[in-house]
Amino acid sequence: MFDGPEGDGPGGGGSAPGASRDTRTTCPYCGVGCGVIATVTTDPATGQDRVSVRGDADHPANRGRLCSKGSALADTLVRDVDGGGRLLHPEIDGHRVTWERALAEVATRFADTIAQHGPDSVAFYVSGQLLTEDYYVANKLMKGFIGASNIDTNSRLCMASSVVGHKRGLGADAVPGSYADFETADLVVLVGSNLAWCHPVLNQRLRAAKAARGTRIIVVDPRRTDSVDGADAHLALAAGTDSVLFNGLLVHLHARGATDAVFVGRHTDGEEEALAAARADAPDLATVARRCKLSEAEVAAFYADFETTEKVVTVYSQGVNQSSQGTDTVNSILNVHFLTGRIGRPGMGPFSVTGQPNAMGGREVGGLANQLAAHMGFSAEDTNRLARFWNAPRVAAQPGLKAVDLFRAIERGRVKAVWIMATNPAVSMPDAGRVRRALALCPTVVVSDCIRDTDTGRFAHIRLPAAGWSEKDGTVTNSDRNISRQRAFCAPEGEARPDWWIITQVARRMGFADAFGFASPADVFREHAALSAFENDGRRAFDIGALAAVSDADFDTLAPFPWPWRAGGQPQERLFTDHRFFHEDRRARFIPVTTRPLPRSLPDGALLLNTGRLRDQWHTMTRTGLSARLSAHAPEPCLDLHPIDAAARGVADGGLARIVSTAGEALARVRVTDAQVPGTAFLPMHWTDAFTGSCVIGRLIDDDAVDALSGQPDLKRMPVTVLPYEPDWTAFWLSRQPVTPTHDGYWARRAVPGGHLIELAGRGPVPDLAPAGWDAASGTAINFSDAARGNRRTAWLRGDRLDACLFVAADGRLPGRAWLVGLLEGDGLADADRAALLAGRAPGARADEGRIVCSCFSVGINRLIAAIGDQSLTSAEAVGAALKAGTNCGSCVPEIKEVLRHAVQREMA
Ligand SMILES: Nc1nc2c(c(=O)[nH]1)N[C@H]1C(S)=C(S)[C@@H](COP(=O)(O)OP(=O)(O)OC[C@H]3O[C@@H](n4cnc5c(=O)[nH]c(N)nc54)[C@H](O)[C@@H]3O)O[C@H]1N2
Ligand SMILES: Nc1nc2c(c(=O)[nH]1)N[C@H]1C(S)=C(S)[C@@H](COP(=O)(O)OP(=O)(O)OC[C@H]3O[C@@H](n4cnc5c(=O)[nH]c(N)nc54)[C@H](O)[C@@H]3O)O[C@H]1N2
Ligand code: SF4
Ligand SMILES: [Mo]
Repeated sequence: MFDGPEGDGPGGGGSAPGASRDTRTTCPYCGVGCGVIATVTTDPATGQDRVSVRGDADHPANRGRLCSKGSALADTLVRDVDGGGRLLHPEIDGHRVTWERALAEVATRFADTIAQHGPDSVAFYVSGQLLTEDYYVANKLMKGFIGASNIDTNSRLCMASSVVGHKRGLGADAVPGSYADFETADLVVLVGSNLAWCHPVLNQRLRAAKAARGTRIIVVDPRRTDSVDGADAHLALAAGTDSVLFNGLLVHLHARGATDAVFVGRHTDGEEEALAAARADAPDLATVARRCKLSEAEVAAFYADFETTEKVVTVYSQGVNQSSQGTDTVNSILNVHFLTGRIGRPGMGPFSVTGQPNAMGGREVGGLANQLAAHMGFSAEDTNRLARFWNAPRVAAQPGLKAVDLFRAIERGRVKAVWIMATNPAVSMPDAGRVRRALALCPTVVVSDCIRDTDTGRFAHIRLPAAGWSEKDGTVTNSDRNISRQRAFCAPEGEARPDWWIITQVARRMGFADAFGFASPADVFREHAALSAFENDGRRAFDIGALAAVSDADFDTLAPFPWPWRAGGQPQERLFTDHRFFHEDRRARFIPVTTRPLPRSLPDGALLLNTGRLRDQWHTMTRTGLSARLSAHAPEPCLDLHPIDAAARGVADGGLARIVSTAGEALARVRVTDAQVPGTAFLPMHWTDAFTGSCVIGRLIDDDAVDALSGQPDLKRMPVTVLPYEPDWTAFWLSRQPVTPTHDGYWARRAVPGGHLIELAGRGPVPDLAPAGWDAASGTAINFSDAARGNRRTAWLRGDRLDACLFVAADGRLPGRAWLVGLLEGDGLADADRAALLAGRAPGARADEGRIVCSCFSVGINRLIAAIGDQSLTSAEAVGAALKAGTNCGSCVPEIKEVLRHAVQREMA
């Protein structure tokens, strides 16, 4: 399809005006992997394409459902026209160059570095957001032809502990069950998983099962999240004590005779050692309760439920994985499923829910530095097999550097050229300050991204414009091993090209043309499928040999299927039904687990900082941050604190706080909430330098606490000190075009309909903001200033349209933003609006919506509270009937219930 830099793009154009085309593809956000149907309609008048997206009723992951992010997919297509700052052309040192020039430059710099310093002096840092075909060629180039293993992926920060846990327990990195198990289980335990926000469609399926058949849900999380809504129990355990809880459960199950002796005897090894370690760690209920900071009654109730319920699914995610004992915690969960024989059967099993859309695909092609392609390792047998299959002269013989060590090696100058694809490590890595220093020192930094201005892209010598979702073709693997097609339905913006093509072109220019002759994603997929089956004989779990010779046409129409799909066989929805595992002797392994103390000491007065996700943002916001709808739910970075901790530190709800750790500092808005346990705080991971003044959470977290087995850093348990931040002034700036404040203080930018809104605060002089390139000929600036009070308001008008406005107050009292935001969208200002402009509110205007709770119908917290009070609404259903809120994707229903709960409390007070 893309034969050279001048090749035509897929999709786009071609259809008659007014006609619409449907394309089946897969959502690019979370690992649920929902099928979507994208409809492109060409406007007959303008010839412009309009895209709408709906759930695919035929996709096994979602059967038509979508969450708030999936519903807003059409808003996060990154087109240049929407001010998203799309990277449109290759650049060297900030200057536009041709593809030919850029590809040659990357190839030459990598080849020269290798020639001078050896293959270990170069590295790729890639991502679970690449498609399998992109990932496959990147891994093949590094491990097969450059001959080193310095390719690691952001999955190191995400799933590495599960990978090792699976390998130790099951003998292969394979999730045993399928999503259908959520619907047939009688008990679902969510451990360190905020399913309601992070895997919302799976949560919808679970909630539907609960409504239909009374599935019990138990949440194990130090925080009260939306996943707790309607759950049967919430164990708010002390951070990092999950393995105590599960060791105690192992002891309990054994003592109560819940062992499946036949299964354990025939199909497992290591029960005694695991039990001995568990007994030492968690001998009795009292010890578990004390160490986990839970009551004995709640632990006992959980244990009893687990013991007496056969069909149990234990779901786990980052609360487990992102820990310096993540791997052991994973195995403590697998152990209880082995003891009870609850694996490989419907409605039961341990279930690692993966984060990124292709976290699993990356593991299948060997994207981690410590594995080879197709679930192979570094044994002589495996490297030899790979060398023969690839006809590769120097397959890497040993594992390479894992992410944290990789960036440290760059800092020390041992790695001198790095190519970063589809990830933003200057934000998402622990010790992001160190990562930035390392990138600043590195002689060659290549970044492939769709977006021009990312925090990582700022360090790039060479920027390569990648085609994004909607523009690229290939496959992804979701959490339950389903392989689905992503299909292009738009032409790439500018000169963007798919990642597989970019990598292949560089490989050819490095002298490996024969091995990188791929002409399409289908070509790559066929080779990947053939390798998975090559000398496999049922010994490697991952095998999709049935598709080794799939035709281009069949690849195009390939329906989602779960792997393995061996040649001559059927796709396999459930693994281990025959109780044969992937260790040499086909037995599963119990692993003895001993809980260690938290890796970092907590000084007096410090809080334990937990970090994670928000409902409507995706990671570093490069795409979801473009959507006004998605940005309205959590407009600013908020530090969640328990009322006791907030009071003790003199910080108030809605005020600002300075957060200081041994690694760095941040400023954030404070939200006081009893969802936190005293002594803990929570910050979302999403904000970047592109969106705030100083709230990159990765800068606060050191990179010292790393799981020794998996290399996964602990991102959830960092000691921090919280102090009030008292600004001299607060302000907001609203404009059509984005501006970037440079003052030393707080700011946070978000998308609003028609432009950008920035909240600011600081000490000392107020920054001199004005629309870019504004001069007297541009239009009129109108001012109001009350110097005595330190208040100032300016509006910039081009003709009768509002271009920008700045409101500054010394006493923190600023008008609501909603009415002004509305003026950006309109055609021009009416006289009354213009007169009211600097008051910030139209006479008689409706009250501000406030923060948006329901993003599908844009229902804000203020309207919600007013309607609940005025119409005496008492249920989420009644709110839905009155305001429509919560009636589309349902992601906000738990929050609506929380608002109702508070309303009732106020009523009773
Ligand atoms: N909206 C949204 N959804 C996403 C993403 C996104 O960016 N935005 N990202 C995707 C990706 S890549 C991933 S990996 C997944 C992550 O999905 P999740 O793992 O569900 O998300 P997190 O918010 O990182 O963390 C989950 C929970 O772990 C809890 N936790 C912290 N410490 C502990 C502990 O010691 N024990 C226990 N039991 N719990 C603890 C936190 O309080 C948090 O509620 O989400 C995916 N889905
Ligand atoms: N404090 C803290 N830190 C965390 C976590 C946490 O819970 N707490 N979670 C960790 C986890 S689980 C994860 S997965 C990471 C995620 O962290 P990152 O991977 O760094 O975050 P993203 O914003 O998803 O970065 C993806 C980048 O790829 C670009 N992109 C999108 N599509 C394409 C494409 O097709 N090709 C190319 N070349 N580029 C593309 C996007 O514009 C964006 O810049 O963060 C980790 N960091
Ligand atoms: S649940 Fe995940 S895959 Fe499904 S629509 Fe939402 S973000 Fe996309
Ligand atoms: Mo992740």
